[in-house]
Amino acid sequence: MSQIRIAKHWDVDRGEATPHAAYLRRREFLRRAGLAGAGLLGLSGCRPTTVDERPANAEVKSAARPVEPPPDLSIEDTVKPVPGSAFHSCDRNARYTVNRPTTDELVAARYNNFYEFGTDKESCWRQAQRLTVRPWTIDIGGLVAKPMTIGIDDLIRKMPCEERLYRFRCVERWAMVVPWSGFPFAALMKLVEPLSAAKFVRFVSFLKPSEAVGQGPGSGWNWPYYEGLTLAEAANELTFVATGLYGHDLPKQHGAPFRMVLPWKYGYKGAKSIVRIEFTAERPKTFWNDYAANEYGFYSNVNPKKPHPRWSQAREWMIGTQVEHDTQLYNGYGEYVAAMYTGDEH
Ligand SMILES: Nc1nc2c(c(=O)[nH]1)N[C@H]1C(S)=C(S)[C@@H](COP(=O)(O)O)O[C@H]1N2
Ligand SMILES: [Mo]
Repeated sequence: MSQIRIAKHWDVDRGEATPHAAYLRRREFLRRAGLAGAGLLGLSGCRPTTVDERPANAEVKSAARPVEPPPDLSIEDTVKPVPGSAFHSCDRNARYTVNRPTTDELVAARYNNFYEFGTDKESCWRQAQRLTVRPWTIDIGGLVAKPMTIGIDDLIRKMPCEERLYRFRCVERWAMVVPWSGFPFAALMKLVEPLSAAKFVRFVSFLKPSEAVGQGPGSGWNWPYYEGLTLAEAANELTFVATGLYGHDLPKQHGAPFRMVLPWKYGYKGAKSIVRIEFTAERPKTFWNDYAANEYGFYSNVNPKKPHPRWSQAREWMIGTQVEHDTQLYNGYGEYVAAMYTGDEH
């Protein structure tokens, strides 16, 4: 979907803060110049495409453009419990505290990045309501002793449950503080038993162009979204699977029914609406790194001293209140994660 992003007041105030928008504009330029096909062919030729990443290529070609969700859908409608879900609210883990106010639930619910549903934050939350989140199956495999294909509600019933208030920092410089519910990724690792040859974990989001307007024909993105972590990062105590937010089911626009949360990394490292998890020996490719390696590294740890090539990362601002803060190394989580790094990671 080629779409020119209309600059909102906060973009003007805060400069060029949208990493992805510049690429979209470039693509729009190429399209107008009649070069889009050549450009896209070049991109998709950059890396091998594996079978499980593009299981439904045929669907990409034939999908009709999704119908707009009802315009009268309210934001409150999107943050309700999901009928039949095994999710239940659970106690807050007091180990993780944040010395900033919690972001308003409805502010977070309408300020999302979820490119499968478009690039405009005003319409993304609405488009995301088209995603069918039940039934939802997650395939966990690769280098593990006990691979499994499991329905989301069976998985929720098997796993422990806790709530964690975490900071969250997008590479675009906006930040929030939200209470995720779910379980440590380490609990899921225990379930599938990674083999000693496993050194990385790869995450793959859904591919459903019939529901996701941004995955439609000619989108130019290499869907589905894919991300990765080292095994040590995956096993870190902060690494969290969110199945809920603000005490109820994870809203669709936040990546229902299963998304990763990595509070010391830029937001894009946490893939949403995951359908496949694979333990690998090789470092996995990642969606944004394949798109622009100099702008989006594999590690992407929050670091005020490492500017994005197009803007400084020294400061950040809270969605809702617009209050600004100095960015903290590892987003303030150094005590948990610094030992995994030399500091030179990109
Ligand atoms: N599948 C998928 N996961 C994704 C993205 C996306 O476009 N698709 N965007 C990422 C980015 S850039 C951010 S900042 C966070 C946003 O999470 P939120 O909308 O719940 O705040 O999701 C990340 N995970
Ligand atoms: Mo982001």
